[in-house]
Formats: sequence, C-alpha cells, structure tokens
Amino acid sequence: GTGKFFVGGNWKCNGTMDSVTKLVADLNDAKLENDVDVVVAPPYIYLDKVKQSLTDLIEISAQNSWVGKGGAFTGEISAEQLIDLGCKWVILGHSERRHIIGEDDQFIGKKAAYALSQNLKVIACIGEKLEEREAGKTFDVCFQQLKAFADSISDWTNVVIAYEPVWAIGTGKVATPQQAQEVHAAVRDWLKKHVSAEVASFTRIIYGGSVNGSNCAELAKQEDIDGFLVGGASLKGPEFATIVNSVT
Ligand code: G2H
Repeated sequence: GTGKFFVGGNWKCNGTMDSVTKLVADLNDAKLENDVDVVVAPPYIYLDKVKQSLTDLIEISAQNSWVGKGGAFTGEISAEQLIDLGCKWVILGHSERRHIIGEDDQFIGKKAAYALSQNLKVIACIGEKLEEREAGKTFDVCFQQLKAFADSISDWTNVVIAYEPVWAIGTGKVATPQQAQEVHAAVRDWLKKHVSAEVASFTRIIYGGSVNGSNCAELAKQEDIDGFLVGGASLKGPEFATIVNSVT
C-alpha cells in the first residue's frame, strides 16, 4: 500500500444518543494499531458529542458540507462550522449523495475546493453503478468523477480517494480483491498521467462497499488498497477495530 493505512467509519444516517454513547465507549476500549489513520463520520447532530467523548486517536469526519461560506442556507452546515467543532475531515461525493440526493460532479468538485480552502481534509468518493460496470464503463465513470475532483483540487496533501462501487454498497456484495485492485491501480495510473507522479505515489486510495471483519484482510493485501471506508460494519466497535487492524 501507499502511505499510512486509512480506515474511515461512515455511520451514515444511523444512531441514537444511546447507541452513539455505546459505540464511542467500544471504540475507546478497542486496541487499535498505531500506524493507521482512523476516522469516524457520525451524523452532524452527534459530531460534537463524539468529538468530546472519543479518544483523540480517532479523528472526526462529517458526511457532507456546504459548498461555500455559511449564511442563509437552510439545513446546511458549513466547512467553517465543522472546523470550529474540531472536525478534521469531510466525506464528499458519496454515492448516496450523488444518486439519492442528486449531487453532480461539478457541485461535488466545488464542495471539495471549498472544504480544502478551509483546511478540512477530504475523503473524495467515486464509483460506478452495476449497469455501468456491466456496460464496460467502470473506468470511464470513475475517471470522470475523479476528473471533477482533480479540476478543483490543487493540493492533494489533504485528500484521500475512496473507490466505492455502487453495487457493493450496503448490499453485502463486496468487490473481489482483484476487482478492487484493478480499479485502484487504474485510478493511481490516472493520477500519474493527469495530475503528477508524485501525487499518484502518495495519495491513498481506499476501498468501500460491504467491507467487514471477514473480508478486510484479503482486500488489505492488495498493492493499491490503502485502507477502507466502512459503512454498516463501522457501527459495531469490535468489528470496526478488526478492520482497522487488518493493516498489513
Ligand atoms: C459504502 C460503505 C461506506 P457499507 O457506502 O461508505 O458502506 O460498508 O455499508 O457498504
């Protein structure tokens, strides 16, 4: 792998005050390998509570942020507000926001540029749908989404790319290590050609889509898989710790 292994827990729209308290306690008790960047992304309403109670060994991410400076944007949360809270990261371009909420490449690119300008680090998500994979368009779709990020990113130091094939998200149908490795290698090659060899060599490309305690080890062995973005399995502290500790 490239750089420090990175494991993010995307809690999505899950949790209650009680379940979040328990999950934080479990994460605080877990034995996590030192040489891993560990990040969790609670729903906005629990961000402060988690920031206040979770070990500093785990950083906090938001699941979204507003596209520009805060103001009269009902229901939105700005990058400045996230920074104010001690939140270090934001997930942008997640397929649920692309395909359920309707965010497009350009809007997501703008969000990335603004978040980075406020010193929020970005987990930039890309990934193809099942029909796109079946039509042989996996690389086209991923590269187009990647290009929209690349067009608005000048400094890649604070960016992690998450490859999340939509057909593998929350379906229990994980990509095989070979399927994931193939796309990760292609993404790295794209960065080399269209950004720079240096950025290609240090940017972490993490895999997401039905990662769990049983399939993480095989995936983690792949040369271009530098970590994971975990949804369902990140809601269980011990299983999430197993995934963090799959670092090779
Ligand atoms: C993919 C992933 C986390 P899950 O969306 O971003 O979720 O692990 O539940 O497939």
